[in-house]
Amino acid sequence: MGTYEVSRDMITKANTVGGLGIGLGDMSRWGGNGVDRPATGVSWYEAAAFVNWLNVSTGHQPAYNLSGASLTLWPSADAWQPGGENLYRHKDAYYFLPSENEWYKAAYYDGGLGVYYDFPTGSDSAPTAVASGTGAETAVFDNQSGPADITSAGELSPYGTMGQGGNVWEWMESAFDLITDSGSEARGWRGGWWYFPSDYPGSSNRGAAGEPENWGLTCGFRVAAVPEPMGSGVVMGLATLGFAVWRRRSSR
Ligand SMILES: [Ca+2]
Ligand SMILES: [Ca+2]
Repeated sequence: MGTYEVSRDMITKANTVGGLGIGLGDMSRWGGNGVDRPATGVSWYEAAAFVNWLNVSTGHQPAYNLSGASLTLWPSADAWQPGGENLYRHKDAYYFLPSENEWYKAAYYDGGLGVYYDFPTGSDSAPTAVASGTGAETAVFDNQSGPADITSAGELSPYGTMGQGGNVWEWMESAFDLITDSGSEARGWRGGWWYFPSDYPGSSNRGAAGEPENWGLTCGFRVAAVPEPMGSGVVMGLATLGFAVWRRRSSR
């Protein structure tokens, strides 16, 4: 699972190298146009195109059968199977958008203790709301004036990810109804954003649904990969994509 939300800089570099033409939202009103601020204003299809480019540029199979703002389901024989058949994702993809189940586990599950928490700060109590930083039991939410840099978006989850609670919403790969049987149906958003209160970073909150051709200035995304690369810095100057590896609670 990507340690951080995808930054604006990652999209800009991918646009430059790969000619992707992904438009970023103008975040000047919220002080959010810095290179290390999260990429927002990106549709699900654009996020999927970015993921496909990550795959192709590293010699891997594209995850998504995309044609512009259209997604064709893979046939069952080509579809991802672990954890349940996923007709959006190709079985040989290396990079992909996290499914809601994958995203949820990285946010709320503590593999060391084998327990789920209510918040991605490894706690059943809401984190302290901060504008930025990496302090214990903090997250960027609740009346902040804008998003923080992706590397300064609160405490890491037990899994080792940052900003799953708050900072910006994140696209789920999964259909909002959790049955991936149409390429054009709404996808989920999770985790809340810099302005919403503490029930949004919580595990029970499924956030919102967005049509895949749409985008929001408060919604970004992160990338997942399998197998989890250790300290992956392989991608075309996208070293800060970063990937979390399993961490035991006791190491925190
Ligand atoms: Ca987030
Ligand atoms: Ca469906």
